[in-house]
Amino acid sequence: MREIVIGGAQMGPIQKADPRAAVVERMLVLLDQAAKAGCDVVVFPELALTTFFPRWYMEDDAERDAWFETEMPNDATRPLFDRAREHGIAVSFGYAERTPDGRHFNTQILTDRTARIIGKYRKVHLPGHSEWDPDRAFQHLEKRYFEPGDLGFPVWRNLGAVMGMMICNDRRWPEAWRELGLQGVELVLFGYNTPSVNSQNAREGLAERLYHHELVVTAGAYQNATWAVAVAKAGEEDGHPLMGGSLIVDPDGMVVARTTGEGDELMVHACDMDATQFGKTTIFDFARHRRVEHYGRITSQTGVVAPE
Ligand code: ING
Repeated sequence: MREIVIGGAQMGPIQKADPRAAVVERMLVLLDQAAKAGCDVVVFPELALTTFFPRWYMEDDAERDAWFETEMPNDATRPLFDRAREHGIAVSFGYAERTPDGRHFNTQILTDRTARIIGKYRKVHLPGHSEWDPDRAFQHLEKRYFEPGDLGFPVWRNLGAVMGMMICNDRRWPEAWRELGLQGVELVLFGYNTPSVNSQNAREGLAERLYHHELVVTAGAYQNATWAVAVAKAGEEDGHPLMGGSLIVDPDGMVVARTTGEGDELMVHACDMDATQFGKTTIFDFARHRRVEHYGRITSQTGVVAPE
């Protein structure tokens, strides 16, 4: 029984005007709650330090770069690393990363219990668009502000388990899950900022968005016999609603914990990493069942090639 007590620290809205220091204060409250609950690791949302700025069209590089972190930890986040070290809790959170050579990524990191960063993931699947789109109810400019991740889908041993990360839209792509599954992942950690409505289809509302979210997270966990922790930034940011629906899902694809609101809310579950073994040695024993000789299109072809 390799039990890890996992905390999912959902965060409510962050307004455009909210300073990072105020956001980190909220994260510290959630981290202290997690310590009281006996958590070993706490997962925070995608872009946890700022509002979901890809909803805003910007042309000025300095205005855009103000949303990015150039080092981690830094003055704004050091209190978080210090408190995590005091509690002996590993943390994972997302932020906008600007590298010393000027590249921009939507990034999520993972620390060990001493607040040392042992893992970094850069979002591979960037949804949305790169130019102003007048046909959308609101913009979703991740392709404008971020480059596709260049680190692949790595895993790390941490707290005695094989952990991997993805971010938000990645969860909708089975390839992301399978890349981690083929490395024996036992715990997939990620955050998301998902608008409550579809900017291109007003008929697609909150219920359907929550359904698709639960569908892909439970499927990804089940099909790779792994635990999954999905943590929202939720609530209304400058008039734009983001959905909640944070989840902890077990290796059989069953939801074992979820948040109920759209504010700062900690969900906790004691997860036995050995519970991944049955699936990995029977129905999803990849070595015994997969037939890679028939999967060529999945990595050789990007788009659809349909018959004439
Ligand atoms: N947000 C959304 C997400 O993938 C989206 C964008 C929503 C794409 C619904 C497709 C369908 O959850 C981010 N930040 O990726």
